[in-house]
Amino acid sequence: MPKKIALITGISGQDGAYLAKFLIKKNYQVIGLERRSARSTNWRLEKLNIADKVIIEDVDIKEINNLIRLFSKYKISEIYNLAAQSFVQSSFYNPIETAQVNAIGVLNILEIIRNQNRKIKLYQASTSEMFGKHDKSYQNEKTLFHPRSPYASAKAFAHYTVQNYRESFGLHAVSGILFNHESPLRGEEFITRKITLGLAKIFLNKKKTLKVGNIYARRDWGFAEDYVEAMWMMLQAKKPDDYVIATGKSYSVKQFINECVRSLNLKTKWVGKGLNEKLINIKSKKILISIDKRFFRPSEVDNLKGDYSKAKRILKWKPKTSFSKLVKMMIDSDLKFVKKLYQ
Ligand code: NAP
Ligand code: F7E
Repeated sequence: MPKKIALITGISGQDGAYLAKFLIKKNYQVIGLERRSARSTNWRLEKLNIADKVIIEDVDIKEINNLIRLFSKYKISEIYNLAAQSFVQSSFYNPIETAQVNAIGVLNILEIIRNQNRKIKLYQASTSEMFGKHDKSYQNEKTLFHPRSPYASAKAFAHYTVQNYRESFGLHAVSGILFNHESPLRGEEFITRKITLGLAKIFLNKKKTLKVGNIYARRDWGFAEDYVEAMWMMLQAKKPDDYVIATGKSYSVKQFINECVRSLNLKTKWVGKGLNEKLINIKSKKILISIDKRFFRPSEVDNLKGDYSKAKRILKWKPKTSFSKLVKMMIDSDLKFVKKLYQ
């Protein structure tokens, strides 16, 4: 039997790489879309030893004509639309580019499916950021959206458009409302990786102090490799529907830092308040972490904690990796990475 073909937009990103690895194991032929760039963006695929097992096509999802050509070239069964300007902070400074990729990009794909082949299944990468300013202790599929950034507004447009095409044209199109998920392959600008990489450098005497923003924001952090499995499960379900994927536990950025410090066996204490709050190494008296208002956002999402009971009930999905295991995995990986960097 010929292999099923899966198309992954955003294959060079964290989730794209893990999903490609997962689908290859499931015997799919994976086609990955990448924007042309002067630098190599394949480091994640190389790290997972799958760079030679995927076909890469040079397509920007803003360009509908290139997408149309691609859909004529391959007999695609499943599309995973992961391409996005995914950094919330940056969306405040690049709102139009963010909307073009995160909102219109998916509309381009939906239009092609609607016109060319309605049997193609679509997974859309929705996000817990859409809940934004909410008043619920847990957020689930029924919680109202209140986006707090151009990133979240664009993703909400995409989410509702996928729902509308499902209802209007009978497409098998679903959105996974994924809460934050991290890994050693996370981009260095996101807070978890910024902390693990920064503290690994400090621990190995390659950096003095790490500057961060709002350490009281709380997130529900899971492991990316657990979450890409849920994307595939959603597309295999009989009935197309949207699902929250989360761990059901929430920690502050400060708690994430404390867990890293524990993992590194450092003796530290927090001193000061507000912008003057600092993490000090008790032995050396050095400042390890300080606060910098440049990293605060014009409007913040204070607290996220997901209720994934629908995914557990219908898809039989649940998270496998604990918070402390995730932190340890990221710290250990960055210690190795930094040692190699300065060899
Ligand atoms: P990521 O590491 O930032 O990857 C994003 C990918 O999108 C990269 O491969 C990037 O390519 C690509 N891309 C950006 N603009 C593009 C364009 N115009 N055309 C084609 N490709 C483009 O993000 P991630 O963490 O893997 O997240 C995957 C998806 O899930 C994103 O849609 C994100 O918004 C969503 N999401 C993520 C989380 C999370 O916690 N990670 C949670 C909920 C939802 P370049 O390499 O060229 O930049
Ligand atoms: O911020 C706070 C920041 O940039 C988390 C994306 O994958 O998950 C991600 O979006 C929190 C925020 O992720 C710094 O203010 C403090 O409250 O790691 P982040 P995010 O904004 O939650 C969602 C689900 C997505 O969909 C997105 O694509 O940490 N924070 N100090 C900081 N954040 C950063 N980046 N840098 C700081 O120095």
